[in-house]
This record gives sequence, C-alpha cells and structure tokens, in this order.
Amino acid sequence: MSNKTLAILKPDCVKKNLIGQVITKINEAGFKIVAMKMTKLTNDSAGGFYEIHKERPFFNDLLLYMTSGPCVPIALEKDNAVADFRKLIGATDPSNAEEGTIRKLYAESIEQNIVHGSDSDENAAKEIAHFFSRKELLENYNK
Ligand code: 3AN
Repeated sequence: MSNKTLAILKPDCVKKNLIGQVITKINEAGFKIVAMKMTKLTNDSAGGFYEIHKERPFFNDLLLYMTSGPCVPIALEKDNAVADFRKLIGATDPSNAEEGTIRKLYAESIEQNIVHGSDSDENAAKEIAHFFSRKELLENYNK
C-alpha cells in the first residue's frame, strides 16, 4: 500500500465551499484520485475512524465536528503518498503549518483543520477500507 493514502475533506472544507480549491491543490501536487464520495458520518463511523484518539480530551468534540455536516473521503495514489500528502497539508495546528500548505491557506484551528491525511501506510490501508469496498478500489487502481 505504500503508494496510497486517504484524504478526508472535512465538514469545514465542505461548508466553506472549498472542495474545488483543495482538490485542485491535490491534483497539482501529482496525486491521482482513485475513489471519492460525499457522505455524512454517523457517530459510530466517526468513532471507529478516530478509535486511536478515544482517550484524548478532544475526542467528543472531534466526533461532534466530524458529524456536523457532509465530508468527502478520497482514496489517493502517488509514489510516497502518505509522506507527500502530509507535507502538502501541513501541520495539524494551522498556525504551525508551513506557508503554501492546505491547512496554512484554509484552516481555522487545530480541530477545524480542513483535511485529514493518513499517518502511515498501515493506517492508510485501514482508512481506505473504512470508506471504500475492495470492488470500488480494484476497478480504479492503476487505471
Ligand atoms: P492529523 O490529522 O494531523 O494526523 P491527529 O491524527 O493527531 O492529526 O488528530 C486527528 C484530528 O483530531 C485532527 N485532524 C484534529 O481535527 C483533531 N485534533 C488533534 N489534536 C487536537 C487538539 N489538541 N485539540 C482539538 N482537536 C485536535
């Protein structure tokens, strides 16, 4: 899976009408869109996705935010996808993000930070499977 990653355009991205701008940045950086959908997460789905954060103090707020409106999960393909995508989006806290990164350009806060990117190849595989069936992916990979 080393050439795959999962992005989510989060509810603040959708509400601010930034889907187009953010996808343009993703394409310009050389990523190929393999699968994409617009969906409103349930509490269970968001809780499963962010399971690793369930003991963190911000977990409940994170679920409230991630279920507050539709989001856009996107499976992406590129050499070195996980690291390159995290470089493109910038630090979790937009005030620490590098100039030109998606979070620096568009994000408001550490919580409402526009976009998610997988943090390892192992998590990328799990996260892609959270949103897309094998059939949806097999039809699209390397095409
Ligand atoms: P990243 O999305 O950069 O990998 P993680 O995995 O540490 O960051 O955090 C997952 C999500 O949890 C973040 N995208 C953000 O929405 C939220 N989050 C992380 N740290 C905080 C925090 N200190 N306060 C509030 N929300 C946070």
